[in-house]
Amino acid sequence: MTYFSPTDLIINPDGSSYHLNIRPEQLCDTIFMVGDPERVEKVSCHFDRIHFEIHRREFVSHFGELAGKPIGVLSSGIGADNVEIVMNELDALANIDFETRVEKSQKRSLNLIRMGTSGSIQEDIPVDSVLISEAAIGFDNLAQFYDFSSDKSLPQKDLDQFCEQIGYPLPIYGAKASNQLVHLFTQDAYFQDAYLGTTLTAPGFYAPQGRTVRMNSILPNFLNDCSATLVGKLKITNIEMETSAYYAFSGVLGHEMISLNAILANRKTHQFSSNPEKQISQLIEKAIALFS
Ligand code: R1P
Ligand code: URA
Repeated sequence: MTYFSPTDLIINPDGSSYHLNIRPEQLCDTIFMVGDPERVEKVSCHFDRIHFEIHRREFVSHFGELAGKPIGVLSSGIGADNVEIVMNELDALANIDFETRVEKSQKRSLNLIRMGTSGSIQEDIPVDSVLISEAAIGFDNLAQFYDFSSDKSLPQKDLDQFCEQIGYPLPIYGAKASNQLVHLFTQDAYFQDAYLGTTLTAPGFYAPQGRTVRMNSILPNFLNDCSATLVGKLKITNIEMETSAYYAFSGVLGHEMISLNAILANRKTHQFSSNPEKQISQLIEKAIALFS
């Protein structure tokens, strides 16, 4: 059995994981994931009870109870690099014995539900709609360090061909959502109206999402190329900054993950939501209703 050293798996003196500050006994199986730390209380206010509130850097978590079952919410901050920390530490809390520092023989699978914001890159996916990411393509650099192959990965030949077609010089990766969570959400009356799509996860908000504010992108056609070029049979529908990492780690580590997006911008029509707070609050409320 592999032993994880105190510098590989750092455990704080109180027995909690290094960045998330969560102790193994505090972890629950169903956790809502948000980017903005201030969104955490907008989720936990729907819980019946809150047992723990933990705050370190951008990682804020509330754990409690909903309809008699343990439930949690955790913020990651912005970006796939933060998701790398979140997924490694959540999985360690679930699947490594913090006393002996060895992997548990019985594996635990978490249900993780991202409720985030995103921009549409297709004209017919309007502002203020909801989009469920069936798959995500990662332009962040995590695939340069991790082997993300799993039964959830998208075929590498489709990804390579896509890069060749749009003239993108670096390797990208792709992975799919949890089938069972997509099934759960698409059975629900509210989410039946949601778009299903393939999400591009960008390593930034401006040039990596085709935005120009004073500094020009060296890939001026990036957004148009991405919206017009298929990845295998998949059409890229929207753009944000975390989903690919969530899907790739979940695929390899055996967790169930879904990313729900409140579409705030339409990059083709140049429209932005007139009430972003209302859109994300409604998404939160409707997603939590499925667990209450
Ligand atoms: C950028 O404004 C942030 O918004 C989106 C992006 O993924 C990025 O994190 O998601 P959240 O609203 O969940 O933070
Ligand atoms: N979040 C993003 O990352 N991009 C958008 O366009 C809107 C929200």
